[in-house]
Amino acid sequence: MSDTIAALSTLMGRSAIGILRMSGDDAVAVAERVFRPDNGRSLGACRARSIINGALLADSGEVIDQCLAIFCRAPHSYTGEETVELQCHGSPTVLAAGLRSLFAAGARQALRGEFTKRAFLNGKLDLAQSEAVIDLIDAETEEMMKNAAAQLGGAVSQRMEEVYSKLTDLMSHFHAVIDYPDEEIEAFEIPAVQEAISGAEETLRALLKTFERGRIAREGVSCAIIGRPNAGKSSLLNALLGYDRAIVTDIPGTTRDTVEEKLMLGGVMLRLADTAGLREASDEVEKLGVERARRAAAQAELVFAVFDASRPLDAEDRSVIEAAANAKRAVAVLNKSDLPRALSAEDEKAISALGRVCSVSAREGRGLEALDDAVKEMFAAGAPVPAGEMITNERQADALRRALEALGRAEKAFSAGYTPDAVLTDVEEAMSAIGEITGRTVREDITARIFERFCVGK
Ligand SMILES: Nc1nc2c(ncn2[C@@H]2O[C@H](COP(=O)(O)OP(=O)(O)OP(=O)(O)O)[C@@H](O)[C@H]2O)c(=O)[nH]1
Ligand SMILES: [Mg+2]
Repeated sequence: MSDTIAALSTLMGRSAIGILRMSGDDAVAVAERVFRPDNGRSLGACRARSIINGALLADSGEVIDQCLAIFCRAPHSYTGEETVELQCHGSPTVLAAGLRSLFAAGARQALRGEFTKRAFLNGKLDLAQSEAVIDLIDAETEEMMKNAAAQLGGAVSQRMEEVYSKLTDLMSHFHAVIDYPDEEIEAFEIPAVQEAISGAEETLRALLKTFERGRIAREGVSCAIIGRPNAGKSSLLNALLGYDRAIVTDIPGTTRDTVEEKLMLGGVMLRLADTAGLREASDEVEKLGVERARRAAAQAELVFAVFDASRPLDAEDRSVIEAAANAKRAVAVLNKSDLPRALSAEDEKAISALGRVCSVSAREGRGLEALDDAVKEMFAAGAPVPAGEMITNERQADALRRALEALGRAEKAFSAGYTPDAVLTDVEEAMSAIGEITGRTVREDITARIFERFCVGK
């Protein structure tokens, strides 16, 4: 028995269409109380999976909309339960009244991700596929979208099942040897066992390797633009964005607080932060800004260290070099290339020591391709990962790591000549970790947390 849940599955706002959705044992019965088909029959007497015109009624019985209904019988639906969708006009007033009416007729408000959770519990989707649903909705880049779509189709799950089934074979062989010591069971082929374990390890390792890349594709790379006041940091942010996002003036100390924007550069999503110029600030607000800038530089995965190349470096520039040298990755940006260059040989040397150097004119938007290339080289290198085979999820990566550790232990135990039991325990642990990815062996509290990431109505 499952109670009947209802939710608005589209945005609450003015739009062409808004969809109310229900799932549960009584979904059709509830809909029958609020939806009157134009054909004079009751909804349940109409054909499932067809589009039915009719009137949506308020709980008072008045008509609130002319809409379309589609219902699916269990188990042939997204959730595996009876489901009904009401496609209404996208009026917030209609949708709110429609939802109220469904509640009055016996449904209750669905929780976040409850539809997809039911699909998982009813075996319609495994856990990796369920996570792909939310990844697809959240996808901000085309790469992420394609990857999530392939995972929704079962790309990761299939890999996991392959490994799982190989390990199951191995386990059953071991068990047979332990359980029936007197019977003649094919003796262990030592190389075969080792091969099975290392084959599984190889697959898992290859998947885990894609995680860093997946994380970048999903969350983007945090990038702080640092430099002395007036170096042209805000001008660089604006030039990269293509519009005047941050205030630019010739007054040093213009930017006080950090300004954040997302931007695609070199095929990578950067979370770009323009910061306050690094100097010994005298006023309180600027001081706080400078502190923030230093923190942003220390925490960022990438730093653009901007220098005004039309004048020699000063002490403030040197503190910028120091901050950039301590950052995880840095690109030196020699700005104001439209003006004559005034850096000394020594300055040039100090800057080159940071690694990559790009010469740009933020004001004229010149030389930005070099930054594009730098980012591409730093983050997007390597052969493209086939869609769906990129792990983007910390939970899955953690399970992969644990599976690999357990297999490593199994391998060691096996080659040290331990009894099969010892090897079995480790292989079993690896299988249990792999099972967490698809949801075979996952704990209820973990499942609950996963579906909390969803929106209501999905
Ligand atoms: N000639 C030239 N001037 C530039 C260039 N980039 C910036 N400027 C000028 O340099 C001055 C400072 O620019 P901003 O972008 O505000 O500098 P900032 O580093 O953000 O400065 P603070 O916010 O004060 O730390 C402005 O007058 C800009 O017009 C450039 O490429 N060439
Ligand atoms: Mg600025």
